[in-house]
Amino acid sequence: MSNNLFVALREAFPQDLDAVAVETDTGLNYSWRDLERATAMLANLLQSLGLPRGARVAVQVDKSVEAMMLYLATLRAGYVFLPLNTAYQSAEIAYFVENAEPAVVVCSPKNFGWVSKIAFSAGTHYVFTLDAERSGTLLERAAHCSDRHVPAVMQPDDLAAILYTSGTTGRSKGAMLTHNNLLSNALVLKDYWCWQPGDVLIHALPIFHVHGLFVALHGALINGSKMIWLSGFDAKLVLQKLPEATVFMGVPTLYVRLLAEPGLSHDSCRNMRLFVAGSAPLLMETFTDWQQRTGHTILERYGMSETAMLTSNPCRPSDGERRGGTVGFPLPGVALRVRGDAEQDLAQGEIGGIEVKGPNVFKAYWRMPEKTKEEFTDDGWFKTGDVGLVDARGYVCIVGRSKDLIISGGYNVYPAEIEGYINDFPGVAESALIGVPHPDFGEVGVAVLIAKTGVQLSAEAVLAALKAQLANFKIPKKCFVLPELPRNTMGKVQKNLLREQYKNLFC
Ligand code: MLC
Ligand code: AMP
Repeated sequence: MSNNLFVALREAFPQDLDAVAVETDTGLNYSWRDLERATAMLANLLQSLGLPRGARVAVQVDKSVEAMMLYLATLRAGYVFLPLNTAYQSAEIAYFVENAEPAVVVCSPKNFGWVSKIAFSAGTHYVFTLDAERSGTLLERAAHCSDRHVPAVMQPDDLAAILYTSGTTGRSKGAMLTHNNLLSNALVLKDYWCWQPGDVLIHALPIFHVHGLFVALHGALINGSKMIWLSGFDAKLVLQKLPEATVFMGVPTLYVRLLAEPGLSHDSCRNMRLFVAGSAPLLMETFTDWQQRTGHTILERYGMSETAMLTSNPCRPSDGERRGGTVGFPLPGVALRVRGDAEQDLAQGEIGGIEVKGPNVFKAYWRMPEKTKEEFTDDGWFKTGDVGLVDARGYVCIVGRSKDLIISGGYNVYPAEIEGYINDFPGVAESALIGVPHPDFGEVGVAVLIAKTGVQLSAEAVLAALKAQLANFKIPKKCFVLPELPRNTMGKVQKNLLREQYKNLFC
């Protein structure tokens, strides 16, 4: 028996392989047969390279159906997919490539110069290009490959993907996810979210993170459901497509932006069955506004790169109501506990660290055994770094994070990383990055820093230097040069006081 995730997804393709599987915002239609053939060709190309077992295929390309098919082809051929945010710049990419040592790198043609330089010097043998208009060397080469391919036989514990998640200290860690991690989660969600024949998903999320790559994509594929594929999020376009769809998934920012569209109404959502939100806290205001404007109750769920989905509000009324301000119940098969500082189990209603176990929990961090050990308890529970409680009715509520992390528009920004770059700026003595509320992104980073004695620092110059080095979503939205930073008696910077001071900067 093949435990290849691709095989399970393909088994769900509808009988009519000529039906539309993906409709794009550029007016293209891809049939299920197209997915089958193109993934075979790409898988044959990868296999023709003679890559070793477990080889990584690192991909930093704009969203396209071909990019999605490259993911499926990597699974199909038995290699390990490593998606990279398109906003990452050279220093960020260099770290991932040097750390993961991919055998193949696929990048945008416009980035070939600098990406290939990094890749070849890290020992990568093959660098291909792919752009959103279906051109580039990857497809040119695949065009010569057969459209028949027998999927690689995998063991459940074999790696399917590595997702890099930044560390609160030090460098990013690659979470190793297996075929079984992803398949078990997809099957649970198919049932728990009541995927039905005839469902149509609007896919508007990026495909380099868990939400767009796994939750949305696997959800549609494992139900044989058509996707309306948007190359990026555009509120007006989503609104226009809503009447043709039944399922939508988004980070809270997408819901905030849709609510700003005057055309959003009960009528525009008349055919919709399910709205799913996650990746960041959904404000109660967004939850209730959405109910009023559309008549639909958003289903909020909670997950992580290391675990895929962990908890979810119910879909079926018989499983309970969807409660705003909560992330629902642990999914079937997921065990969740809340623990105190003394590592004792806490009672319902008590706030502590959330720990989880289940078939969805990742195998380990790539080549970081000590980090893996640190993040698991001795009895095998994964410490999420999220702080929360289980209420009297069994709903999980996330109230904060023990990890110093800012979630901005669904993207994670790790203050330690940004502070490191700021501290390298000539004349900076020390800095702190804090998250403050923001009406669009939920939370954004604000930098405060102090200058070395006698140095005049310009906040604009610091921001400009950061922009040249880091992905754009990591750039602090404001920067302040202060005479000193607030400290506790131990000399530690009191970020809570800074958050309080700047909490009304944008809201
Ligand atoms: C864009 N910008 C952001 C930002 N996105 N700033 C802070 N946070 C963000 N998330 C800034 C850019 O830096 C740029 O600034 C300006 O906005 C315009 O950039 P853009 O790329 O044109 O923005 P836009 O297309 O509007 O993107 C916004 C967005 C995007 C919300 C559509 O951020 C997005 O797709 N977010 C979803 C992320 C996601 O999928 N997360 C799932 C993680 S999985 P300037 O100054 O340069 O012009 C996970 C697990 C789980 O967490 O549970 O799901
Ligand atoms: P990532 O490392 O990008 O996968 O981000 C995972 C983190 O996103 C989790 O540890 C949570 O802090 C956060 N997260 C995901 N879903 C939710 C949610 N519904 N509410 C609050 N935080 C969430």
